[in-house]
Amino acid sequence: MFYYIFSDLNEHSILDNLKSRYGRGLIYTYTGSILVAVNPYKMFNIYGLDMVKRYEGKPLGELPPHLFAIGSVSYTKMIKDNENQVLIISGESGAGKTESTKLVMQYLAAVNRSGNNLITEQILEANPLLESFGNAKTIRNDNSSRFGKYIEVFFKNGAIVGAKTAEYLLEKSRIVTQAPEERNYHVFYEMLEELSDEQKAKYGLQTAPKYFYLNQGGSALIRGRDDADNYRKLTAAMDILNFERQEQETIVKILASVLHIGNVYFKVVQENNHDRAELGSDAEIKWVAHLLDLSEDWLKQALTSKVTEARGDRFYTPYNLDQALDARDAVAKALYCRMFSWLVERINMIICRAEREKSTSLAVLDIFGFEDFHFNSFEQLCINYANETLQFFFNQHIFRLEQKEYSKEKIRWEHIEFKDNQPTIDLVATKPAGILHILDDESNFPQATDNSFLEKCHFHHSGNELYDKPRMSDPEFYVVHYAGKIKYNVQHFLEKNKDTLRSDVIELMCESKNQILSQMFKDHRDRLITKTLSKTTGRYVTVKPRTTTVAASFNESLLSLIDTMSRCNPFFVRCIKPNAQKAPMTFEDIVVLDQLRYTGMLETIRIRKMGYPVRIKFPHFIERYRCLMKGEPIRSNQVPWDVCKVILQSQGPEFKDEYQIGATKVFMKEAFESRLDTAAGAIKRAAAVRLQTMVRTFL
Ligand code: AOV
Ligand code: MG
Repeated sequence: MFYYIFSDLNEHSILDNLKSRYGRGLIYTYTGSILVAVNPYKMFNIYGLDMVKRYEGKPLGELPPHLFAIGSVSYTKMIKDNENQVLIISGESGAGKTESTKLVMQYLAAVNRSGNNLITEQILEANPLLESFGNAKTIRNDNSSRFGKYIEVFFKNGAIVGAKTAEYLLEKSRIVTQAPEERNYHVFYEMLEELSDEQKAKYGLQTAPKYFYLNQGGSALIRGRDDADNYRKLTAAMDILNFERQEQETIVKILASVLHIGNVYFKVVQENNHDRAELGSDAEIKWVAHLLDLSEDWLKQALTSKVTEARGDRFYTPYNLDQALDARDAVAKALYCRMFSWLVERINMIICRAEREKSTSLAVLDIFGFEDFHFNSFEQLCINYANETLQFFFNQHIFRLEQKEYSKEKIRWEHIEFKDNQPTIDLVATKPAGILHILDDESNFPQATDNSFLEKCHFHHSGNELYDKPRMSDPEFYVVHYAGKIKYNVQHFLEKNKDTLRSDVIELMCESKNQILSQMFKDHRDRLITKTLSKTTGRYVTVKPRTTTVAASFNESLLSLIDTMSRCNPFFVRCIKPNAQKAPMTFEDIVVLDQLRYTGMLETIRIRKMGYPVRIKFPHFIERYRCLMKGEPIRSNQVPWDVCKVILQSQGPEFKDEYQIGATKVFMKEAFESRLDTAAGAIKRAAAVRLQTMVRTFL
């Protein structure tokens, strides 16, 4: 039995179809090879080993739609065609991307019976670890990914030999501020819930509400989430991933230090008509210096004054209150972000050991979903731009390339309009006047402010229909994204964009007597410095490149990701969020329809229906269906095009819309291909019977 789910093109019948399936607990639906998954917000018992076995090796459509079917088909294709595969999982925040990613990984691990079990287990265990450190509660999702990840799993002879995770842009601001109802990264709360009183005393730790970095959202608990248990899972994962005692200890010390730093407060002192910030108390500083094995004086200095060096002399300029608070937050962010990247590097070292030559890969992309909050900042612009880029990749694959093939093959084709989002991408990121480029220019210009940045955006884009200015003189601009019009507030844009790890903080941490911590930062520092051969002296000299901005490096990694993915065969999983309340089995028509519309699902279904999915080169087609010419010989003046035509016409004029003959290939609907196969089969069988009869008569 075949499961063609979306056959009628009417918007509402598609919606009704999804809804009635959802009502019956069927959360998966296909459109062509694209899997649509509607989030049930409730676990179904459909991911067990029995299901893995059922779907293993089966072609798409033979069994009811399921994520495992996509896993199975991509795995089979990787082996059969020796081609790298990528599963691109998209959807807005809370739609189910991360859960789907985990299920795909579990599927791969389960079919990998002949492979290395330890590596497979380690690959799976990397997930709870990264989730603790990189996910947090937002108002959209209790377990929202605040970083993007691209996991490549490597196979040799069908068995898993390793994996590699690339991470994208962990949200930094969350480490020091959270919006109402939101939390900092899970790991802090998990640690505070699970550590014993003695352990806590060792790190000077209290409960979550006591920490400024944890209590701003006023929401330390998540219903249905067991923080303590997750901490136990986290430490178990670290054990399996061979994190040494010292390393685990350092991680806890860093986490505790971040919390202590957040509780540092300042007094303002008047000095020569200037405000100067002075530490309000030593207690927190003492803890941090102790935990991180740093000089207390240096730490104090880093928090209260800027150091400049001129001709070998050091000058200290005291900070005012704002500067001191920034410096404090910068230390916390640098510690946490650097630790996060280090964790990923460390995990990769363990799970990516095997040589990867001659291996093929199956990758899964799980990024942060499209977001619209009450207050959208630089992070949301980056997140939404990343989603915009994925939508573009989807369009490219489904519409542009498809229609380009039709036009190349000179197929009669009524162009299907799709919402091309290239103009939004241009507005956000294309040189020279894309918003992120203006931001970069301003970031390199000492006098620039968030407002001068905004002015320039207004100046360049006011005429653009995808851009809007606020009615009042609020510090905001609007961008019309594929998924909706979003208002961004430019406050702190410049600072956030420049906020790569601060060099003074890097230097400070390199001085730590804790080897693991100092190495973490030294590795980072070394990477920033490139060695170049000097033309004049012939010696290597160290050059510190102009520090790149957050936007520039994010854009670069995004483009490189797209480049990697375009060299793989893609499968798309489109996650849909059925309601905004995270409510189980609640399907709200408007919410779903909106997503079907903006993701271009309706056009996708149309192009699939109007299009000709079966394409066969002339020689192969003639070889396969020559018997349909009913013994008529191929004449010498007949070109392959004519021969194909005779074969296709053999089915009668009523099928003329079922196929087209291109320049080098025959294009057909799937149903027509089946018809040809049936007809050819019948003729071949009849011929066999005739032959048998002949043989018998002869005897
Ligand atoms: P996201 O990854 O798409 O959002 P998640 O995968 O974290 O969304 O899903 C959000 C929540 O929906 C999960 O915590 C589950 O409670 C539920 N859920 C999702 N998929 C399933 C499923 N297949 N079965 C049962 N429950 C599910 V974000 O990361 O916020 O963009 O940045
Ligand atoms: Mg996620």
